[in-house]
Amino acid sequence: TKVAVKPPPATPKPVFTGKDVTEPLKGFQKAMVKTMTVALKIPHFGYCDEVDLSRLVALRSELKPLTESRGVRLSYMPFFIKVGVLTVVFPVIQASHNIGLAMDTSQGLLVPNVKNVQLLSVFEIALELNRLQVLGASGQLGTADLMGGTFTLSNIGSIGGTYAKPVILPPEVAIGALGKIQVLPRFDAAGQVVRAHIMKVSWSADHRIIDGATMCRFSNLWREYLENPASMVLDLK
Ligand code: CAO
Repeated sequence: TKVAVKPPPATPKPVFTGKDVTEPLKGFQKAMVKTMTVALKIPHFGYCDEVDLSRLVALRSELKPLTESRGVRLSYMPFFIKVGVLTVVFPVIQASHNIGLAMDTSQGLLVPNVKNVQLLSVFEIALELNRLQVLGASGQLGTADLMGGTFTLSNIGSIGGTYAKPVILPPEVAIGALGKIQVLPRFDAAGQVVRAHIMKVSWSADHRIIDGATMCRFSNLWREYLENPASMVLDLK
């Protein structure tokens, strides 16, 4: 016996009623188009590594209540910023110490910088970061805080990312993107599996000025200090 197959009911075709909108570029967005177009001329090379921050995680949790009792929030950024001072043996990368921070603000991506990091303690850097974050959140970052950066760090991990291919902010020559700190299994010196706090760092550098080996040695030194924060105490002036 044959069963009559019913055709599916006709459904009305969706009608797209949206219209494209062309918006003029303004303010900081216009500046971003300009800077990033200049950045495109830089021959970027990337270099990635992972940093075991287990000791730094312990150190920060010890110091956090202390800074909070002084009214300041302590994240990991002040350590990542301050450790740059200890890498001055690579002047081509760390020519001076106005360390820029890519900041997700109410006005979009801005890069204010912490000036003269060599003169500031980790606590003072945290204080300055808190100030910049409050200004960023309320859309009040001004030219003085935005000009004069020499090296940029972009904490993509605070939003959730692990790896990046960061773009250099001209006229700087290098930038580092920091991934989220993850608890992952690693082997200790005795070959035992341990819980480790791992952060991936993705550097980009201008290959006209910095070669791969220099970047690699710089990154090793930066990593070694952060993996052994006690050695930072030993060498910080
Ligand atoms: N891994 C794990 N935890 C992290 C983290 C990371 N990479 N980064 C931040 N955290 C933690 C902090 O330690 C802090 O923890 P507690 O609450 O326990 O103290 C919490 O997340 C909030 O930190 P924060 O984001 O307020 O502060 P920060 O100093 O770490 O970062 C800033 C400051 C301005 C870099 C960040 O707020 C921001 O704007 N990130 C976005 C950067 C960005 O836009 N990058 C892309 C630019 S390239 O186009």
